[in-house]
Amino acid sequence: MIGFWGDRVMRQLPHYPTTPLPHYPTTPLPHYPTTPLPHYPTSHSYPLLPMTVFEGNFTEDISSLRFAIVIGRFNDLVTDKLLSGCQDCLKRHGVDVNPDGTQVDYIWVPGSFEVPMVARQVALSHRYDAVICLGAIIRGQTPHFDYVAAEAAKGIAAAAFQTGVPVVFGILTTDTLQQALERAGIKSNLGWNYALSALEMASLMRQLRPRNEDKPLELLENNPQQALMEG
Ligand code: INI
Repeated sequence: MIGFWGDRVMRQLPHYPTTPLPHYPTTPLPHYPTTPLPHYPTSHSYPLLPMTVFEGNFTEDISSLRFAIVIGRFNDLVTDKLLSGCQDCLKRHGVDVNPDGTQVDYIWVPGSFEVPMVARQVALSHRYDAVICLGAIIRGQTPHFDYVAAEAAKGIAAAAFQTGVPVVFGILTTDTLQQALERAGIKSNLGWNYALSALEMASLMRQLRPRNEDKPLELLENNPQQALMEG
């Protein structure tokens, strides 16, 4: 290998055109203004405010929280047990789970497919700090499982997103009844975990709620300026 020029001479390759490229205009670009930008304060000009960590807790204000629990009746051998785990957790954190009380409402629906629609409806009422969805979808011999599971998951996420109310995804999806029962009390009871998520999210969302929501509606309507200032 003797390089490009050597190669060309030795093998008498045709002479490649060396015509210069057409002359592209070299006119300078228009002059952009170089006026200095106004002086923006740099970060250290701002007062140093402490940042905040928000986290849900399991102790404060428990008696003022309200929950709705939406339960699918399909596979109620499992969903009944999930509900017991859920109630146990709420009760041991100080929530009155009595259906005749003021803190928890229970809504039964035919199956997991119906859960999201009802969850959204109750969340829209803004009477609850969190909605807990319970269901059990067990894989059978047909693709039905996939349709019901997909709609339940999408629908529950949409209900939370559209309403701004935490909606807990407490729908078990398992291959067998045995696996479902193991998660509903035989080994552990995920109903407990779902209730814990609801407690945490309810508390967190209260902290993140715009402070104006605490203002009496009258003040907001009659004197929004003052309501904002009082923040
Ligand atoms: N509903 C469930 O909650 N779990 C299931 O496993 C299930 N399967 O497999 O069919 C199920 N189907 C019923 C469905 O949720 C609706 O109630 C029904 O399709 C009527 O709309």
